[in-house]
Amino acid sequence: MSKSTTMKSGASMRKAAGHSTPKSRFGRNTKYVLGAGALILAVGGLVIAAKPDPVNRTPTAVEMVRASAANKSSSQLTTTQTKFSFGPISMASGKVKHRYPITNAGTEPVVISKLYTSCMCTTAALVKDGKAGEAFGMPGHTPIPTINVPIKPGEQAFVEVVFDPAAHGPAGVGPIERVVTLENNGGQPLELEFAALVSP
Ligand SMILES: [Cu+2]
Repeated sequence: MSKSTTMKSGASMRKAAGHSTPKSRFGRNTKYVLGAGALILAVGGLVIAAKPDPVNRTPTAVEMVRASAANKSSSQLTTTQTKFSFGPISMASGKVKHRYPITNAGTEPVVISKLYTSCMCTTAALVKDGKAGEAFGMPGHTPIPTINVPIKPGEQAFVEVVFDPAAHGPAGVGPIERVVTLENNGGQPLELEFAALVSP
């Protein structure tokens, strides 16, 4: 009983010893195989990176870092309408109103800190979840407090602008241009412009 056990273990030891030499040779081959595999992966990665983005492809970590760096230098907060024209309007008809759509096109939340306009004849309010916030005017003319309104990634909100063509009195006729500014932590301030041709 004890003899056969000894013999068995002896045989297995010999078997293991017999395998040791080819195993170490295989070990060296494995290194080459792994090296070649890494090279193929690296080349493959370059080829994939060089290809134009196919639809629905998950962005790589490198691409996401690049996108986030790009967002810091420009802005995460975007609009499909940087310029709007009311066209011909009259003081007699009173105030005119327009809503600009704005979107957080980034992957991080954006906080809108301040909202103000370029002139006392214009006010702007943020409309989020269907609710309009307080309307703000021109710095120096009315207080412009910090509002800190968060916009989630992919979320859309609106900026409602009200222009009073009669605010400047009879001298306020002719073509006008105004700018609404949204200061935010997602990059450069977002500027929304509008124009109108004012008649009495
Ligand atoms: Cu004005």
